[in-house]
Amino acid sequence: SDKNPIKAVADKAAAALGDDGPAEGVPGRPGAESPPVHEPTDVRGPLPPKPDQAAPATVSPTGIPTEADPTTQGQGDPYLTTAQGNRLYDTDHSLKAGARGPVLLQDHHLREKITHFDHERIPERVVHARGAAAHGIFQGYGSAASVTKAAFLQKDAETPVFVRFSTVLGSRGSADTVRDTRGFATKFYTSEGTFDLVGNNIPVFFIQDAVKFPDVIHAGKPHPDREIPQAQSAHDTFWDFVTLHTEATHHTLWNMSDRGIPRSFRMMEGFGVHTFRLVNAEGATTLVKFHWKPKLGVHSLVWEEAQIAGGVDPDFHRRDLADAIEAGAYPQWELGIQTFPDTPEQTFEGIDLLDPTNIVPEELAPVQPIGLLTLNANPTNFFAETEQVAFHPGHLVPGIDITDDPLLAGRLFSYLDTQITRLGGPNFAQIPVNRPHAPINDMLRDGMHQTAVHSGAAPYRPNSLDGGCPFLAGADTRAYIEAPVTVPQAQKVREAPTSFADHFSQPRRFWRSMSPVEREHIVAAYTFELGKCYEQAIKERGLRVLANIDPELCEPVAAGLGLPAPEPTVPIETVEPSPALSQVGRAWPLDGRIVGIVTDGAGDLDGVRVVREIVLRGGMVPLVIAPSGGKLDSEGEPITVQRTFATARSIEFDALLLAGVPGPGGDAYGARDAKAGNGEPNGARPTDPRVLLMLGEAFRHGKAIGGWAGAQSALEAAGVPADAPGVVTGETGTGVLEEVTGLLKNHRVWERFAARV
Ligand code: HDE
Repeated sequence: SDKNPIKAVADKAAAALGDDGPAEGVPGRPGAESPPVHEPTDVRGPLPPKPDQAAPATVSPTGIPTEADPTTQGQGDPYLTTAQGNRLYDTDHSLKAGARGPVLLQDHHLREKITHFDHERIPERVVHARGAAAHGIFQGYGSAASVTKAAFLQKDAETPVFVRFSTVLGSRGSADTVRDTRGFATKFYTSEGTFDLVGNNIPVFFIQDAVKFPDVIHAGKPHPDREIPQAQSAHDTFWDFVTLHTEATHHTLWNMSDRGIPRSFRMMEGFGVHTFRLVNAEGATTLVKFHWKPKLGVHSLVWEEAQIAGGVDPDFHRRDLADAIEAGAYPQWELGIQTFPDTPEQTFEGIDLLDPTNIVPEELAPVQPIGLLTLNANPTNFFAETEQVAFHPGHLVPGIDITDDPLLAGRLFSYLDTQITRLGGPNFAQIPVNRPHAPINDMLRDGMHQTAVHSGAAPYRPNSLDGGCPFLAGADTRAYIEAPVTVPQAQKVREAPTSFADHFSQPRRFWRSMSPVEREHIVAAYTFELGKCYEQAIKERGLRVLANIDPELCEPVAAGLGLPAPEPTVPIETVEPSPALSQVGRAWPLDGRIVGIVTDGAGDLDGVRVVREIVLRGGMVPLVIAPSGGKLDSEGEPITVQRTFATARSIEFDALLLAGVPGPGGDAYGARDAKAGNGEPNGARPTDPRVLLMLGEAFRHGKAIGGWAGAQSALEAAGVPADAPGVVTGETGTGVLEEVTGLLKNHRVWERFAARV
């Protein structure tokens, strides 16, 4: 290390300081003998950003390319430097007058490092603070060409995208699996400018007018006195609001359904919620609702699973998304539209299209696929990308326009406004993740965090100094031109149209479209949430709302709360169910599904090897669970243990397999250090209680469970009947696996729940 340039510099610096010699054994001290200064042994350049994560190239208003230069991206030099590019010889010790002396104010590195750290945080989003994101690509099918001229929706157009999923209520550090709506926001970096589709996984919203948004959020957020509960709707203020504003009934019902606790971001639908207006090349307009349809189907957690995950893996959804992408199981969604004629009434089959508490059943207006979204790269840096991305429903492109939904109007104001506080000024569009991929030529100038170097003398129009530039575009040069919609003459009023007054028939349709098991979950959710309210009046008001949806929903919840079920106050009219709303009853692809394989050194390791291989080939992820970490050795390739009995918990696995235990009877999967039992393979060891817990939970949560050759005794010990639905036992791992994956296609063994009803 004598030849090491850094050590030489460090020693020199130490000498210059008149350092009176190193304290023994203080690592990294200049001049310290042992251990040596921490230094890079191999000087190498920083990792380049992945190709599709590089900042998009943009052009400044003056034509100067502002494409991100690697030297401004951080990590542009193999040596540690200050923000000003001075190479550093030590970052672990403040500059002091002697090793035991006072720290010197002149230590510019200390001051810079601490000052920067002091300012590392920005305000979290006021809603949707907790999120995870990914990069991807969107391919237009061209099927929307007749209704929109948007370039990115034309056939074979490929557009880079960035998608951020989120919960609504929780803080940035809250748990992923809480019962809540999920955000599904997509930034399309199109050739005509950026288009943001800022949607949710629930197709309706709590309120019909943006002016109530601060109120509904104040009600849902933790109580202002104690700041509890975090990321929950099961508290008085939430239920106070949603029962006083009955327009919230539909959204609340979706929240109380399985949609409120998704299994994965990859298994959620997304919705634009509002009705939008598309414009085609001829100027003809069509009203549409946007839908994202996940290729893997729509699946949810069960409540107990969600609660366990909140404790044992608060990053459950974030991890799932990143792991799937890293494993190459790229999540995909089709973008679809429901189309409606743009009539003056803006209704379809009697449904008001401007009321964001309404859906239009897919059976009445089918969702027509118009493109494919594939998420194929994880962000390189959470803060730079996921935290700083700024969505805005007003980021529109030619061919996509808005309607007069009063909820959308407020959003068009709010998103730009909030970024100014959150991102510290009006220049957030210059942050790499927010930079359009289309050329920029604005006349916006100066402001906090201005990074463009604008040249030219005349940022106004018209001008006679900068050659009259920039020029104005027209329809033929892809200008964004608002659809020339006629606004009827009317008086200014603060009121909602009378058509916004029916708050119960749409929720009733949702409730009546659910399968028995989904209804059971909804009843349980309301019973839990209203049960967590302290105010009797709120519980009673909650029941009155439920009675108006359907007495069949109200009665069991009332029974659970120990209160009388009130009579409905509106006529309970029949509504046609929409089977498309139910999540149960179809088979789906298994990409990225997690299969846990419980085994121990005494098990059928050959069987485990084969099963792992088949699971992998099926695009799923096998995770081997054994009493302790390391490798399981026997004849053949050693098997890596991915989870131990201490680290595994049922919620991580979509299905559980118990590897066979060859030889005569006795319980398997014992802890190696189990005191009881003789410790011999296949001897009478008690099954480890953590395995029993895993099996019990997987069984209660309706997961497929399989075991082969001798695994039966562990199932029995866990109280899992071998003849229960979705419990597969057999002689070989391959046979069992085949049946288990067949079951997994339905997501859960639904009969197991039905058996409990
Ligand atoms: Fe938002 N919403 N919202 N919202 N919203 C925000 O913008 C707002 C609404 C949605 O991943 C904020 O950048 C108002 C509906 C998503 O960065 C804020 C109203 C839908 C995200 C805001 C609504 C959404 C936000 C907070 C009532 C589904 C996260 C931080 C009119 C269609 C985007 C931010 C991301 C974020 C305002 C209602 C979706 C304050 C005023 C309806 C997915 O601007």
